Amino acid sequence: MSKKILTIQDISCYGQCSVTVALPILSALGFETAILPSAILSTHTAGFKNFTVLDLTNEMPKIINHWKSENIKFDVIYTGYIGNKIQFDYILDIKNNLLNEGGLFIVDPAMADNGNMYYGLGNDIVLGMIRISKEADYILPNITEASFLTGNKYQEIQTKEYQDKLIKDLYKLGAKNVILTGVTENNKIGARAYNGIDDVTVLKEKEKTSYHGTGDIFSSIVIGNILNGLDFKANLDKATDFIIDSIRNTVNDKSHSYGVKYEEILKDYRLN
Ligand code: PXL
Repeated sequence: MSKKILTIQDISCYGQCSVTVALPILSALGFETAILPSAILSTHTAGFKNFTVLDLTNEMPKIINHWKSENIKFDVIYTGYIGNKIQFDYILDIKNNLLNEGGLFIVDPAMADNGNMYYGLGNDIVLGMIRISKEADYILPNITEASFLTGNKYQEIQTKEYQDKLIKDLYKLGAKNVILTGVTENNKIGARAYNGIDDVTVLKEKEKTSYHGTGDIFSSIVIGNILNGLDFKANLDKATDFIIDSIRNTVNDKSHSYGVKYEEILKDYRLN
């Protein structure tokens, strides 16, 4: 039976991030999807000016109560960008009451990059992400998010000691599996997974251009791979290749700077 995934994150109507990438990817990999939108934005907040935001916090308990009355449950709860701290209470309510036995609670603390919080997000969001990360089966922070979650200073140049400290401190937060993205070494970039026993790093040649939304795409592929039974090594290998191929498929199109053109890569990925 196909697994049912609820993703809780914003709808950025334009810009290829959040649900506009999570839903097609998770569907293509064979899973049923449902959404609880945290907010509706005209675009994502990185690179567009004067975007609109509608916070959907007040709608959340109504939706949750309706689902409870219908006995709707999920096999996976996957959270991403959250713009209002009140929503962390609702997320934990959903995790405690709407997740099937043996289900997975997966947190992508999508709140920061390149040493900075996303526009408009403050320390209350960091604290909320810490709260839900403690309960998670998997967390998927990038280096900036990892430093904010663990109280380590953000370092642009990563030493092995810094990466070790971040991954150990993230694990100490309480998540059962940590997948740290944006791990760099010389001119390579990739991800590292740790569960207290296995410690797997996958690094690939770094592309010159970076794009928004790749973290959301990476998380969606990783989640699909987890549900399809891939181990850390195979999972990170396939997910990093997916991002690299998507970037390579985008760089020659100068009109497309807000996200990556991952659709053709997804088509091939399904056939592999
Ligand atoms: O891709 C992460 C993300 C999600 N949602 C919104 C964002 C961003 C990154 O900037 O602005 C609204």
